[in-house]
Amino acid sequence: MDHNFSVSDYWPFHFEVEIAVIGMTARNVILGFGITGQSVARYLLSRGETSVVLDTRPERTVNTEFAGLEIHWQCASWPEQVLSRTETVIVSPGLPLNTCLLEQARSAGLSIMSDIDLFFENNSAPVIGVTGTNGKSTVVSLVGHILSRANFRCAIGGNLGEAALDLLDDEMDFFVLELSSFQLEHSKNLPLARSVILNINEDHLDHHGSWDNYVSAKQKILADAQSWIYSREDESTRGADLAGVASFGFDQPSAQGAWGLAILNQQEWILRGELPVCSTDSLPLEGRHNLLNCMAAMALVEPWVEPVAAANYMRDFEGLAHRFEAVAALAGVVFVNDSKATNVGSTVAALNGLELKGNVILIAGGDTKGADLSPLAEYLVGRVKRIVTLGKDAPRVAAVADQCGIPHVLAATMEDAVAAAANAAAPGDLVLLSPACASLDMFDNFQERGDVFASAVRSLTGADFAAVQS
Ligand code: UMA
Ligand code: ADP
Repeated sequence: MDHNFSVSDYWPFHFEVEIAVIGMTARNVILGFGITGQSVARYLLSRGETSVVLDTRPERTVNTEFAGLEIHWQCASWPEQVLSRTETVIVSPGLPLNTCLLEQARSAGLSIMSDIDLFFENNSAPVIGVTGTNGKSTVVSLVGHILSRANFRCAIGGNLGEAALDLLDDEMDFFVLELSSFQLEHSKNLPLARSVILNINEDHLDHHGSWDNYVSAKQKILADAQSWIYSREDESTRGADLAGVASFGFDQPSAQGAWGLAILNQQEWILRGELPVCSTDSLPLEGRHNLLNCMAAMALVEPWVEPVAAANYMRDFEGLAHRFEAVAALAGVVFVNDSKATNVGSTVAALNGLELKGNVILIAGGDTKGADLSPLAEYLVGRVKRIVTLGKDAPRVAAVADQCGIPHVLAATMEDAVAAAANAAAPGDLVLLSPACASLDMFDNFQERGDVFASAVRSLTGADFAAVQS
């Protein structure tokens, strides 16, 4: 450590981490062999333990590090010889709770855990956990940035991209984990030092089956946390019978532990209790929703980094790619990549935060995951002049456009969508890719969708802009 104090001096909460090491003789079975399953296999191999993998999908090539593993592809039910020798099952987040493989494991009385459970059993450093429908990656990255700038050794990951077990390192002062509802629903107990649910909006209903199941999965992040914070903007971010230690919201804070906004000397400021922390125009990210994200990040690190220092550390944070990211300004038209907007709440945040001179041409559509798109309507009217629809649920986007009287056009590919948007744009307009839908019907992931958008934008020439021609 390059500082002369330890985290535990500053960490007011102590708990015993029970080390439940998976027995060397027990057969460990991993369900799903993506990023998570491979991180589990890698971790077990590093301890000299082997595992068996069951994956319901067709065979794929795996890295040579897993050459010795017994992998059953396209596995709809447990091979009897594997089931009879298994004690512990480590399940990947993408497998729904009612997957046949999991139901069989439950019926057989096997111990079922997540990679996050395994992480906690083998880590003793404080862990900050972040969930919510939107803003998780931004807040996890902000918290990691503040802690690193305060000279703590800190690793960030989880749903963000790098699996939790791949982060494990005895030298770390902190871990900051983005925890999805998928990961939370499969996890047992989560001894977090501090946690937050940023917000809960409709999403992932196809996976969880109901709103109540989705909210219950999210609220698991509060149950075993030593302390947690909540949003005053969203009651569902609080535990039912519990009081969080701090809150954040757009209103003026009325309690000492609360974060909020107030006008001081004609300027908008973030306050912590009565303490003016920073003016909002000093913050690194655009959009009102990012004010909540910044307050949440500072509130999460408060036991270790005092508020004004945290605000100063935040200033040089660079926003993440694919989150309301400006790609180019061509022929007076600005193109923004918000491909990570995979649900209605995130597209609402993009539209709501706009300070516009011209109009918006919105590119939206993909897989709604069973969500209702109608809440978009009130944010489209008066802001959006045309919608280019895309993907599997394009007709559902078109239906909302019709409801609002906004013209729309269907594009077969992202390249066609960008061309159609450019053709309809006038100088001063904004072309916004903010799909309100998942990308998986057309792309490998939201990154690929954003990259294809950005590359199509960069290929545009003056001839693509009808308003420039006329
Ligand atoms: N699989 C099955 N049967 C199924 C589903 C999946 O066998 O019914 C297999 C697949 O064939 C594949 C593996 O399971 O081999 C994939 O596992 P997974 O879907 O759990 O995904 P991972 O590759 O392990 O990645 C997961 C997260 N993905 C999901 O939860 C869907 C990643 O979040 C995360 O970065 C990674 O763990 C590391 O923690 C991505 C995501 O889309 C970004 N998350 C969702 C979101 O943010 O909306 C929740
Ligand atoms: P997550 O990891 O939860 O998906 P990200 O930080 O990656 O969150 O942002 C995903 C999308 O949600 C982006 O389009 C971003 O602009 C938007 N967003 C970020 N924070 C919020 C928030 N607090 N409320 C609503 N939308 C948000």
